[in-house]
Order: sequence, then C-alpha cells, then structure tokens
Amino acid sequence: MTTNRTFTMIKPDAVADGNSGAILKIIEEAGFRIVALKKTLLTKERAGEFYAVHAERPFYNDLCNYMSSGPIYAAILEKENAVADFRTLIGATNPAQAAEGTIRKLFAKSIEANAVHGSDSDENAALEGSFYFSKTEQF
Ligand code: RTP
Ligand code: MG
Repeated sequence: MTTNRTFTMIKPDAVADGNSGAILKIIEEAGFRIVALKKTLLTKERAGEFYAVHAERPFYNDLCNYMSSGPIYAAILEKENAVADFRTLIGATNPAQAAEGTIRKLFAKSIEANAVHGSDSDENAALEGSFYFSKTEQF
C-alpha cells in the first residue's frame, strides 16, 4: 500500500450541530494526517460545480441547495490507502445502512444530510482537493 490522499467535507448539518471537532478527532485518531483544512461557505453555483458529476441525478438540485445552506469544512487527508480507508471510516451514504462506529452512523441525519463527504477515487480526490486548495496551501 502506498501513502496517498483523499478529500473530505464536513457538511452543513454536522457543522451547524457543532460536530466538526468530534469528526476531525475521529479522522485524526484513525491515522489520517490533515494536509489542508478550511471553513468556507459555498454558493449554490459553486456547489453545483463541485457536484457536476451528479448533474443528471434526481437529487442534484436538492444536494446543491443543501451544500450551500451553511458553512462547511473542506480538508485534504493523507494516509496509506486513503480513499478506501476513509470511505470505510465514514460508512454508507444512507446512515440507516451505515455500520456501527462509522462517522455517518454517529452523526448523519438522512441520506442527504449525511455529515461528511469522501472522495471515491484517487483521481477525484486530486480534482476535489484542487477545487478548494492551491498547492501552496497543502502541507
Ligand atoms: P459523498 O460523495 O458525499 O461522499 O457521498 P457518496 O459518495 O456516499 O454518495 P454519492 O452517490 O456520491 O452522492 C453524493 C451526495 O448526494 C446526496 N444524496 N442524496 N436524496 C438522495 O437520494 C441522495 N442520494 C445522495 C448525499 O449527500 C450524498 O452524500
Ligand atoms: Mg460520492
């Protein structure tokens, strides 16, 4: 296994509920190193750009409204096998199906307001990280 990177967002529901610190603690305790971190507020247009891959899905408009409804944290994370291990740590998209102990099981409210994002491939992790961070913001 090689050390590589993934990208995450702590979504508006989790930030509004005051769960950001608890989620970052779980992430660090699972062995992920925080390479970059910022709190930001997406416009609906910018949320639409981030999720352009889902533009044809029925939930796209709701997702863009939700992701621009309040501040988020964006972060680049580093670990061996980062993409797959992070998706294991966060659990299934629908919290009703998320395994015990996963971040979504602990903090998600619904299939949409599901607390965190995790990249689904190395390629998307790099693209998503560069959506928020320049090279000089990644250490
Ligand atoms: P993410 O990209 O946020 O890590 O989540 P994921 O891979 O588990 O799920 P994905 O299929 O990529 O969907 C992206 C986000 O869209 C919202 N969603 N809503 N209402 C619905 O049926 C529905 N399905 C997905 C969720 O916020 C999901 O994380
Ligand atoms: Mg996804």
